[in-house]
Amino acid sequence: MSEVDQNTMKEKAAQRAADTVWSGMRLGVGTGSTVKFFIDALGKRRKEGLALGAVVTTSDRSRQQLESLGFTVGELSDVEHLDLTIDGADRVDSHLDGIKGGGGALTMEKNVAVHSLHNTWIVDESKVVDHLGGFPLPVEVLPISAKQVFNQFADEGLLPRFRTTDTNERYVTHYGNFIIDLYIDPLPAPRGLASYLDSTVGVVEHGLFLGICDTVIIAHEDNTIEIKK
Ligand code: ABF
Repeated sequence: MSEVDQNTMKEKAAQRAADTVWSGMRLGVGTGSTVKFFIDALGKRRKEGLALGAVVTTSDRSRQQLESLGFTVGELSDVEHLDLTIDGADRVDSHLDGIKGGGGALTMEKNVAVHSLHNTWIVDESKVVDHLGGFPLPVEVLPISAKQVFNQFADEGLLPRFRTTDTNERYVTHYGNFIIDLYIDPLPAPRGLASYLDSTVGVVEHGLFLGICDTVIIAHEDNTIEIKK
């Protein structure tokens, strides 16, 4: 599939998601190239009169784009909860469990998602899998014990690698932490792995989003849109 085709699919899924947003909603807006299309579509709806109750986002990039289109972006702490969050995903399975955080914003994404009454993911068909895997699982870790946590993951056979930037520096998250990507594939037991990561001291957050999403909008190569709930 060419990048052009993939972008067309992302845009279609994003536009469909924008149609599900209503005035007064407290909306969470995620991160990534698919969400970028979603924000563009949201900007068009704003011009047509859409007036959101609140907007919270999960990255500086999305914040800048939203603000450039005239939206006032608040903080999660300004609201009790969000009504709906729309975000991309790296992989999603038939139970609507997913891997997220390829863009490095997993901690903010998970915090916004769990404080949202509904979560919709927008993806092209290449992200849909039978079993979670096929994409490195990001784990955000505190720098103070990153070395020890890395070694622990290696001992567990999780095939860890520190994420680096294009200039080969260690990647640093919005919160000043590191990301260790786990290359184990497929993930043998996502719930067991999530519990293990949740209980590992030094792990801030991980990219397994289990039981969080309730709707996935999938754009297919044949131009159709599938909605999975
Ligand atoms: C975010 O966007 C991430 O969780 C995920 O890594 C990414 C998907 O990006 P894209 O839409 O560019 O594939 O929501």
